[in-house]
Amino acid sequence: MHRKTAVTPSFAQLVSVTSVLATIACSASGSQPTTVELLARAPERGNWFPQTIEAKQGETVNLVIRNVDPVTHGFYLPGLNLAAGEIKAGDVRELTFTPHTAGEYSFYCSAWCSDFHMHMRGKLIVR
Ligand SMILES: [Cu+2]
Repeated sequence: MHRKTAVTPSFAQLVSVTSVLATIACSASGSQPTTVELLARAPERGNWFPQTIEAKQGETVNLVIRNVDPVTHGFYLPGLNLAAGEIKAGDVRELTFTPHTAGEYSFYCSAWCSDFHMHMRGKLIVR
């Protein structure tokens, strides 16, 4: 006779195997992305906030861009070839990227949002 209980792993054993595998997968792919929040506002309503964001070389960033303004904005960072396209009022866009070269990169609003649109710019510093 087979002793079924001896060969069937319990739920608790399955959970613990799964969590060990998840931990291995996580450490193999490096650390979790760092979330950076960026608010999009026309210059007369406060401009990008924060206007300077930071990242570390080789570390993945999840950039969350929230348009908290009543008008459409856009996000464009040519130095790293990052673009979020148009972001309508109240919308959120996420860009995930890993910068490999230290330096300062300007980013811009890519949608004509106000008379001061040309001043809607910020900086990413990669250390
Ligand atoms: Cu804008």
